[in-house]
Amino acid sequence: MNKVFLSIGTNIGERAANLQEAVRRLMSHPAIEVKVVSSIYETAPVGFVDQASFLNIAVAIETMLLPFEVLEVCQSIENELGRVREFRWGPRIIDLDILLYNHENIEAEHLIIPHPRMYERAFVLVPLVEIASADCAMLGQARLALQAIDREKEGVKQWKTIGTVDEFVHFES
Ligand code: A4P
Ligand code: MG
Repeated sequence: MNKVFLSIGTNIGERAANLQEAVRRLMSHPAIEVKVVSSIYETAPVGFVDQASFLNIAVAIETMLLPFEVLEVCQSIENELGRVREFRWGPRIIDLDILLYNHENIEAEHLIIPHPRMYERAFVLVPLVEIASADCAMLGQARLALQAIDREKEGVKQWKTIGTVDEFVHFES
């Protein structure tokens, strides 16, 4: 079974409901098991800063799907939720990025894993490190990277704590 970490972000519309719907759709995929969902964090926009604040989460899944198949699932969920790509780093209803896929390094035209910007972004690392079990060797570098960008954490605030995956998809948003 492959261990995969995703980052999901949204800054348009009913942001919490968007996150819930994305996770529900991951759960309903026959080849994906959603293992853990982080707390929800409200995060200051990075890249293009003149836009609304985001809600971000990290999600751990297990799957038999290949990396490109996971990307395909992520992009279909983005499309199903009505994502319109206007410009890079601009506002979005939902964005699902693959952060890590086992220990693999992939550099293809449409897929780079580990995600090329993950280690410099507190909005990715804070939720990711939250769901890292102590023995998860995959996340060693994420923990170190987060220490290195300590100041960036100012823009990342816990917005809602989450217990189980079930609780996540069922809370009233
Ligand atoms: N792609 C390559 N590698 C991957 C990967 N590991 N996972 C390709 C997912 N996609 C990957 O993505 C553009 C292309 O990246 C895809 O076609 C895919 O083949 P996109 O989702 O269409 O466009 P994007 O998200 O605007 O671009 P990008 O480069 O993914 O943006 P980022 O770097 O993800 O930044 N601030 C806060 N606070 N919170 C956020 O969530 N998000 C962004 C987006 C900017 N600022 C933010 C947040
Ligand atoms: Mg993206």
